[in-house]
Amino acid sequence: MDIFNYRKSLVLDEYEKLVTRKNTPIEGNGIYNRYQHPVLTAAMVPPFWKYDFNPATNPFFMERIGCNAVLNSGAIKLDGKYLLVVRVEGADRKSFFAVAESPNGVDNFRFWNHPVTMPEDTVPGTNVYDMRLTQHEDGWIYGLFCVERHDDSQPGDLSAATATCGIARTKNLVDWERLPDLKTKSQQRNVVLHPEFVNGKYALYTRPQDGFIDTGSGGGIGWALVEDITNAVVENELIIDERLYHTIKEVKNGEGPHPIKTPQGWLHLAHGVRNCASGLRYVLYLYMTSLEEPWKRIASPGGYFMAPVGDEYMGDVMNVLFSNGWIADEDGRVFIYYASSDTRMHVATSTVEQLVDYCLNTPSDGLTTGESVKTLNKLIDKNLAFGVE
Ligand code: BGC
Ligand code: BMA
Repeated sequence: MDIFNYRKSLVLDEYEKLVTRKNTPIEGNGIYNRYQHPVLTAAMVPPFWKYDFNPATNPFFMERIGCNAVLNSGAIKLDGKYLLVVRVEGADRKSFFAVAESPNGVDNFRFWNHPVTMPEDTVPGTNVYDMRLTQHEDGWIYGLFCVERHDDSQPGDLSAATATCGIARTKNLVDWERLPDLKTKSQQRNVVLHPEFVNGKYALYTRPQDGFIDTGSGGGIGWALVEDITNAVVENELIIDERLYHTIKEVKNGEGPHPIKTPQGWLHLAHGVRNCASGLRYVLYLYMTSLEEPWKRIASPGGYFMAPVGDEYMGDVMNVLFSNGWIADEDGRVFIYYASSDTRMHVATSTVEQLVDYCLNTPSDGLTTGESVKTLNKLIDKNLAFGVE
């Protein structure tokens, strides 16, 4: 066999093996199950996105366009299909959105033939990423994402950038109508649209930040009402989940996907960031807010819900779990899609009932060692009195 055909069949076989491999759950702490394999990796983008399949123009069957990572997906279930709008990052560091579809939510994800062609706002972006999908009660599916541009007010600094919330809407995840970027006082990287109108207005979870990286005086996850989504302007932001000293969200936090409506309240998934000698550590946490007043917190389990384990620590940006997509299924199951170390996508499964139980019965963070030991002793004493055998 010539080299072209030899390499072509090797590449296609490998790809087929990867995208059809079965994924089985791993028993964990009773709150959720991780899975044996990632659901998507850079090796799982279609070979026809990477290779020129014509032997006349690619006699060695060499890769022409490299894929670096697939990460930080929005998620939605449509017509019985589990769909991820994935942040795909090319070897050139530019990320774009692409839809991957699975019949069961845990394996057999395959990308649709073309990535998303996202229309630009008046000032084109340099990079886009981390889409949050919301099926809004107005009938549209919204995608809110971060748009990054060079900060031209600092012409001498090539790394100076601005982060803005891009807004687009669709009915099918193929054709997108781009709306003007969100107007706010500060930069924004983690804006999420609440699925219902609140007092007749669109409601946003925001994350005010002083600069491109630093949240600075930005106190945490914000809440803002917007009159017109086709010209979205944030006047006031109320902090609903604050950053706190010596917690998992000391440096930054941000809303993940939009919250899930449960009988006990809105269930939120977010990320918390702290600094350490090896850089920023990103973990996932949960909280709940009131059904009637979604800006009022009613449960705040202490500590993280998920942090990197094993291979998840390794990748482009180490020590990072990030999630901006989950699916609440009709049968009560929840599929949590998270990326590890800005490199690959995983799933963890749980149920609404378990996640609410976790939120309502996990002790909150007492904020000091003394309080943490008190909380621990309460559980120990209760168990010893009850009998631990
Ligand atoms: C990267 C993001 C990152 C952000 C802040 C961007 O340039 O693409 O992944 O979250 O910088 O560090
Ligand atoms: C952030 C996010 C993500 C990324 C994370 C870690 O600021 O918006 O894009 O996963 O940094 O690099």
